[in-house]
Amino acid sequence: MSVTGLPPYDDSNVFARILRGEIPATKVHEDDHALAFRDINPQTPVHVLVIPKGRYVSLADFSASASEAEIAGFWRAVGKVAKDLGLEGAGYRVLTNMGEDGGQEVPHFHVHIFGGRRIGRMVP
Ligand code: D5M
Repeated sequence: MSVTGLPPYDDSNVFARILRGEIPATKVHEDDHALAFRDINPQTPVHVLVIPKGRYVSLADFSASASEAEIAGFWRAVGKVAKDLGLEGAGYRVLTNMGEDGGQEVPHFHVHIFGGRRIGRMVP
C-alpha cells in the first residue's frame, strides 16, 4: 500500500495513458509539471481536470512525495487554468477526491475545476 491507503501507482490508469498520448484528451493547458484537460463527463459548463506529470496516486501521495517545484508548478497551473478559462470573475470550485471513501475513481492525483454556473454549497 502507498501512503494513501491506495495501491501503489499503476501505469495503466487512464490519466497515465493520456499523459503518454495513448488516448486522446481535450487539452486546455500543458507545462513541465501539469496537464489540464476537459472532463469526459462534465458536471458543470466548465469542468476541467488538472493532473501532475509525476506518478502520484492521490493528494496524500503528492503532498508527501512530490518536490517543492512539482507542488508549486502544479498549483500555479491550477490557478492559471481557471484564470485562462475566464472563471476568476464569477468564481469556481476546486475539488479532489482522495481514496475510496473520498470517491476517487482514477488513481492518478487530479483536481477538478468546476465553473460556468453558480454552484451550491457542497453536501457530502
Ligand atoms: O474522477 C475521475 C474523473 O475522470 C471523472 O469525472 C471522469 C473523468 N475521466 C475518466 N476518464 C476520462 C478521460 N478519458 N478523459 C477525460 N476525463 C476522464 P474521480 O472520482 O475524482 O477519480
